[in-house]
Amino acid sequence: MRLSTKFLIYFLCFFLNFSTFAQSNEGNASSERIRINQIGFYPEGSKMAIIVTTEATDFTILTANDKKEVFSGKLSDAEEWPHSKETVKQADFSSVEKSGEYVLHIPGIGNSHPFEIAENVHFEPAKASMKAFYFQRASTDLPEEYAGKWAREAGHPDDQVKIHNSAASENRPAGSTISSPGGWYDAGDYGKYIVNSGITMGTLFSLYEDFPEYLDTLNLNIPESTNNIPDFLDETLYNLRWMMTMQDEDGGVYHKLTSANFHGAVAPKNATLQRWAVQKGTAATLDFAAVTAQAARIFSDYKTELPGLADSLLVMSKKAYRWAKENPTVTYRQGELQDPEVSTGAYGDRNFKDELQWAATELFITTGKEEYYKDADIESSLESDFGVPSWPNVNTLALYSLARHRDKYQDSELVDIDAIIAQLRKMADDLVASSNTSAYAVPMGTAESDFAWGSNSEAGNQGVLLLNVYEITGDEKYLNAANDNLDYLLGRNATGFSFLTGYGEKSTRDPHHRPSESDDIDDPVPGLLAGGPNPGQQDIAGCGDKYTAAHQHPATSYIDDRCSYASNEIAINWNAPFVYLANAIEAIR
Ligand SMILES: [Ca+2]
Ligand SMILES: [Ca+2]
Repeated sequence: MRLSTKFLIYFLCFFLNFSTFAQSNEGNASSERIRINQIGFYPEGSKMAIIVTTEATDFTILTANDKKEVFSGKLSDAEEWPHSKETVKQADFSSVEKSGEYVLHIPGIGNSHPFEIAENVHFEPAKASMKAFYFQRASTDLPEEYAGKWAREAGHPDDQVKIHNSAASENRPAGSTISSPGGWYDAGDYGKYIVNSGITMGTLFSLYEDFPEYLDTLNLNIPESTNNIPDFLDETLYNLRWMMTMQDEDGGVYHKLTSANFHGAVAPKNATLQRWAVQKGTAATLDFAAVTAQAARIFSDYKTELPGLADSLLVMSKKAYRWAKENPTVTYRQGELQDPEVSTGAYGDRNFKDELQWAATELFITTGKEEYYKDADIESSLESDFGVPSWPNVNTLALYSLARHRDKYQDSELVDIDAIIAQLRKMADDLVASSNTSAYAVPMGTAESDFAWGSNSEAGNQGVLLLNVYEITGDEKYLNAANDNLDYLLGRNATGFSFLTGYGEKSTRDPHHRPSESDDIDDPVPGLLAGGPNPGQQDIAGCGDKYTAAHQHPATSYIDDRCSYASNEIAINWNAPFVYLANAIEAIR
């Protein structure tokens, strides 16, 4: 009864005058028409909200508690955002610098979600997005001491993983077993995939190489918090050690470790289907070579704490690289697999040039051996082959690493470091230019294709690119544009959601994530980034009528429902760029 009355009122108001309804609601629920980073802003940083309106002209900033006005300003002219077909105005309140908790108020529309202005304003969500990887750990209990109310028992010991016939070799025939424990669950499912671990680990290691001092003091409250290794590296080690078990004796690396089919939405300990190590492939092997080469560099600083690790990583990396050179075109052929057939995530990729460029470059930087860089052949394809990274397109990670180590290459005859930096800068300039003309004032949406499966990782990876160029140039326009995409992910978007679980008054509550779905805890596991708006709606059969007219545009095609694996799943390669974006901005600010 109550619901239908409410619906009727809603319905009538929609036709009479939407703003009348909003006005009657003033002072109660936050207005859906004000889109704002629900966490907040840095005192010296730029500050913006987006208002869905054609009529409103003025806004004020009020203290969150006693609603005292601290600032009043004018809205910009109205503009349409093509990705959501909304007409919006911008509210710029960058000049409000005093720390505190506030809301943004628009007469006739209402109040925004509360937000904060403070130093280190993103520290907690930044940290939580890294802690989220702890919650993805396979093969181990998550005790309450570290996991709080999301404590759970271990699942997937993965000490008896069967070799699939596609992965059989002389010493490891089909049906024999290997031990391959640990690692992170890839996403909402319980698979462990080398290709997707590639870009994930590369992104996290890049963050570490860029901001070691900041990360060295980050306490994640994990079982390794009392050892002498930074927790950030401890967490990456949990996945790295698993990756190291995925290399066959000949150097080739298995594509993935999963059950033959996706498990239902049960807790890890109840997901007991047989696990398989499946087919070696060129992409997996090169991603592995890149990650282990970069890791060898990083962990060479921890030879006392982790004796032998850096050396082993480098040996494994070279061995993987050699295998890939001898097997340069081994695609992953999920459709051909039998006994059993395999239907878990494919992560299929047919172009391995970018993986080769990344692996060869990381090996070159770590070893100094020129032959690797000659293989990478970066300069000849700089203008045509590089873009914002994604799991099947990883060569821009090589540019990040070269730029990071640019001091070494200033006088190099081999590396044209100026051309590499110029290319990164050009890509970042395109994003800044697009942000400057965007109705939402964000780089996200530079191309309509930004709104694809996992679109939030596109926003994150654009931010990572912008921050890399900021680190090279020191030009604040890149930092501000990166921060705009962080604002996008935390609420300044056409859905009004903060896409990071646990952070923001209106944040993702019901991700497609088996541990969150199968526990008795109302709140989702925190720190996970939802995939985000995806007009493909590949899950429409299972989500039924939950997709409505409100979700018909590329930037609005998002439903906060566990059915929605196409818009509301989580994944390690989506979290990683958020980790980079939020933590780098914290480190810089
Ligand atoms: Ca530690
Ligand atoms: Ca590729």
